[in-house]
Amino acid sequence: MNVVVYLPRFERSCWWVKLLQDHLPGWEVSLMSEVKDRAAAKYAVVWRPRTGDLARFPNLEAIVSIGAGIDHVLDDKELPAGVPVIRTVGDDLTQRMREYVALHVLRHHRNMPRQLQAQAERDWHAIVAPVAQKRRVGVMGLGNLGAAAAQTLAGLGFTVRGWSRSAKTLEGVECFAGDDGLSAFLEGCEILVNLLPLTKETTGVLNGALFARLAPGACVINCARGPHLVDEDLLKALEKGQLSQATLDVFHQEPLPADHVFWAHPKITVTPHVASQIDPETGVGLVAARLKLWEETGSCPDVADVSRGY
Ligand code: NDP
Ligand code: OXD
Repeated sequence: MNVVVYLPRFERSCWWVKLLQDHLPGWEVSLMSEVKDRAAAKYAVVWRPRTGDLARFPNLEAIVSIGAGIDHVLDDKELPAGVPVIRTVGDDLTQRMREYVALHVLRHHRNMPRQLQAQAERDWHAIVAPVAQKRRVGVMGLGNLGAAAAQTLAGLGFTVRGWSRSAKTLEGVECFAGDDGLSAFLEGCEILVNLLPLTKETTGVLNGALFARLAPGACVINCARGPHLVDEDLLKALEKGQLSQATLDVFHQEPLPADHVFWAHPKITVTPHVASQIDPETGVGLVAARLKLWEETGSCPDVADVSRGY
């Protein structure tokens, strides 16, 4: 079986080729750039492929996204039609996202940025936060990651609500759905976590109009995709005090350019797309398992719905 691998960073591609080979004895795994017989390639394992890369392989049976999102694959304007795109999901990814969301929600809940500023000023500034039950937290997206994050927050005692496309029932979480449910979901929300996939419908969803519907001084945590956020609207909302803080893990351009205003903004915490960065060993294991399953059965539970965009 022939597998081709492409990641934007050459050394990471080499590393994936080597580890996939170890996990798939008897398979032929190569760098996309070094494949001799393109017609023999049956599977492509990719992160952010360039437009036209995948179309050069006429007999692909499946494309595996190294990651839960598939937007970076669908960005390819010449993506071969009809080839299934498989997402990489697993307990490791979900656990990491639970940790990230809990960390940053608690940090905003307990006013840590303000508390650290007080420490820097040697100011004994005791900020008393409400108990978690009185803090209204909203999670946008109730899929693998959003549902787990929402339930983790509910487990910590927060008053949690969630928003998805189709209606859901989740223990401990008040659920809202669709465009009709958005206003009620946002109303009074003090900490907002974005875990939506990036699609036509969700691009720019974190914008000035949405911020205006949150509780005054709300905090926003974006750990899904950079283009969900309208950067200028965030800056304006922070300046006006409509929002008090933001945590951003994802950006329009990654790595975030060194001169970007977000880096040094006093009300923004930047993390470098690590909210749920899979540890590479686990990632290779998950991808290899999906390839084997596809080879044995011709299917896999994590095939994304390309027409829906996630
Ligand atoms: P899923 O596909 O499992 O879930 C997506 C959720 O979003 C579903 O609940 C879906 O609703 C909802 N949704 C989709 N479109 C809309 C819409 N138009 N309106 C309302 N709700 C909508 O995704 P995951 O939970 O696995 O991952 C979410 C995203 O997180 C990924 O796409 C990726 O961008 C990002 N991510 C970021 C990482 C990081 O390290 N920063 C790591 C991993 C992922 P429904 O349930 O009705 O279908
Ligand atoms: C993903 C990511 O989509 O790492 O898994 O962002």
